[in-house]
Amino acid sequence: MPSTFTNTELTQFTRDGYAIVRGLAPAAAATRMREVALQHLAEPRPPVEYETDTQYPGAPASLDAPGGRTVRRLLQAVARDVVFREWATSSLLAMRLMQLLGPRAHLSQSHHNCIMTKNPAYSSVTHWHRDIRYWSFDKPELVSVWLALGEEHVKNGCLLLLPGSHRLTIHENQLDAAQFLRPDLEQNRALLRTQIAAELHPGDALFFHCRLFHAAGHNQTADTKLSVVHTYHAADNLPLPGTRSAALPDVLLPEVLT
Ligand SMILES: O=C(O)CCC(=O)C(=O)O
Repeated sequence: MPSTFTNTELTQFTRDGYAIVRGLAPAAAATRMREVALQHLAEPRPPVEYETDTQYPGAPASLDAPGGRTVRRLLQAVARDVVFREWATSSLLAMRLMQLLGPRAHLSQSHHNCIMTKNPAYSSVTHWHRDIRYWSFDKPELVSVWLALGEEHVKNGCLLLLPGSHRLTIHENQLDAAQFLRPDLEQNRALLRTQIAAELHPGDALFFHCRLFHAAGHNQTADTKLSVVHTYHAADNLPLPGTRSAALPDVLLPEVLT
């Protein structure tokens, strides 16, 4: 596999707002990340976000409701175990992020930086949104890398994407109060018909733009889905001081010599 994006892949990323690299994570690393994630989930080891914290459709109503302690995210992945830090700062990622963001990408510890878990019994539905909606940077130009630690498909709630939607101007009235796309508007319904499913195998990595609309459904299988997600920005695109985006220090990726 080439260690960088081809020109065709870069053109696709610019046009569609995403690119999938099959088998990017070495199998041993993906297996180890999965083992550690399952161990931390079983405890569960803090810090975590529960499904109920999201208040998304299908989430348990409170911590004391049935399934109320279902974990949605194992937070602070890079501080959690060296296997996540090694992946998130690997030259495998640094090489490709250099092509998308310029030299020496910064990893934000404040956003994503987690193991997303999708439990079969109590997973919620995530409506259509852009990740940037609650983030504060000089420019809305960040890239997330979503690594599958198991199979991801429509039935277990893989990510759904609206290709090219990172380039669209979306008017306020197209969004609800929580900044999700309103499915009741014909204008949005036309957009939603363009959706594709980002089906992944273990070790596959989805690179996607922070303005790309995406969503995900329930997990309707018997097994928990696990994915590792990190977000990166360029050295000259910094979090705005005093915001949640600036709450934790960045981690610098290794310098890539060109
Ligand atoms: O797995 C999901 O439900 C989607 C997660 C997501 O889109 C997000 O956290 O931004």
